[in-house]
Amino acid sequence: MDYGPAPEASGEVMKWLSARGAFGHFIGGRFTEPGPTFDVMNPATGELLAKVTQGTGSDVQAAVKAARAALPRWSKLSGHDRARYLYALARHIQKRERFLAVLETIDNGKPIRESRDIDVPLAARHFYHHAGWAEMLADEFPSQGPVGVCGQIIPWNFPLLMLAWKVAPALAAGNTVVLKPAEYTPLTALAFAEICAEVGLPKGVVNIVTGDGATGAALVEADVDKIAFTGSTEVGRAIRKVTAGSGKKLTLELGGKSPFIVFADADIDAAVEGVVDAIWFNQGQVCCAGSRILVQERVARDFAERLARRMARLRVGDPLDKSTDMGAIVDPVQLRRIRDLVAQGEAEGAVLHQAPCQLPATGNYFAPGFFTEVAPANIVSEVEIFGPVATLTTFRTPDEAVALANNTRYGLAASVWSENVNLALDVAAQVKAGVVWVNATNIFDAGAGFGGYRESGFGREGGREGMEEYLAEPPVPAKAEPVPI
Ligand code: TXE
Repeated sequence: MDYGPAPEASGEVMKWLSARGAFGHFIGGRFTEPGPTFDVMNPATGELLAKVTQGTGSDVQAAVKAARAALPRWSKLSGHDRARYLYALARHIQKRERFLAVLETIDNGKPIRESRDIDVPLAARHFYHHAGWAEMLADEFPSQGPVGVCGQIIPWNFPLLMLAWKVAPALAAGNTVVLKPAEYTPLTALAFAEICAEVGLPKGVVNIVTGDGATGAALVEADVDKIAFTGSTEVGRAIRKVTAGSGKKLTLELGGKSPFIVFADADIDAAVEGVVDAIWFNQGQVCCAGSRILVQERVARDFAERLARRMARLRVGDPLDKSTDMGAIVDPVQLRRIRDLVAQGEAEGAVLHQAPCQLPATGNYFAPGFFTEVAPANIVSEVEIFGPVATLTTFRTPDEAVALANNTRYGLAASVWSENVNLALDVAAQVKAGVVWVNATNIFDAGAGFGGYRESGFGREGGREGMEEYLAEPPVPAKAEPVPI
């Protein structure tokens, strides 16, 4: 069955974009008049897609005011009533799934197969899941209310999905939100704003302010009760400094350099396929990408050969083509960053293996690759490339694998491949990472908490732990007076 986005979905998206011309913010349930704008480009073609308003400090304040005004009524609705809105949001995302998949793909550059089969369905799934939480909240967390107004800042690698990860639990718990999408990819957030209006979500419960880092910084300093941020470690660190001592609740989901450990007894073909998902999914622009492949020495040569053969078969090109495996890098700035890091890695002695593919003449493309002969001090061993390039190094013993896996300042994810489940689970337990997959990679579920250790940030999104991040601390129980004897 061919259930991919029909070509007319692209026509519908282009019509939608040209009908709007320029976008304002979504504040208090309506779109504002566009102010000074910035350009949003299609990374696969370099074409202009839309003009979007650059949010100022006063735009942010207006949005926070709207969110604050909406808070008392929204937070006092019964869990069931909030759940009905969340179900409606989920259903409307599904209703517009083709439209949203095409919009995401032309805005971000990711293959349509991914936005169609992963980003959009998982976004809907997040709203469904959290509708369930809204229903159960009074039983599960009887003494905890919402945090209040939540400022949410998201990146460009999974624009709609990151929005869902942040907005769904916030609303389920009775919070109101001001969300700032990334400047490269604000379009699905603006389409989501329309969906909020369509389902009749009370005005001010969700507000979207577009803009760049300065807009994000204004949101961090605004009168909000919580900041939830996903993005670079550098910005996460700055946000932590600014919010320190402010009483604002904070969660940070930052970068990673996740190990992908392959033991000699693993199903090697399955592990090679795992690498395809780990580092070439979404052009490697994934916070939990398995970017450090560690292979047991005696199978390393065989593994590298099979990996190179598989890599050569990846289809790189037009993201709207349903047979494309790898699309375009989100922006020329990111492409330059990848190129610079890879060139530096080579200059420091690592050997680059790259797919011999023909890249399109226009657009931000980078061929998939991996490094061998990588010294531990090489820049590509340490720094997140955030592109389709992994490092491949070897180990001899499980202890050495664990030591190498943990030799990073990050701690977001890991994956362990072995047919010996005792070995795999033993190693998994020793790797310091928020998520560890065994014989799998990049599996996400709304019911499981996701988040990191160390410089990958703190706090969890999804599952029970994720709900707790959007609830106020429970009241401290009064101490019983000692009874004099
Ligand atoms: O991230 P930024 P960039 C990593 C990845 C990538 C690098 C740079 O390594 O190559 O970061 O990407 C907003 N106060 N990740 O520069 O700047 C910004 O507008 C408040 C990993 O795009 O962190 C956007 O909405 N907000 C990552 C969001 O932060 C600020 C995903 C992310 O942008 C701000 C993205 C400020 N001072 C990049 N400055 C992941 N964990 O998945 C910027 N922003």
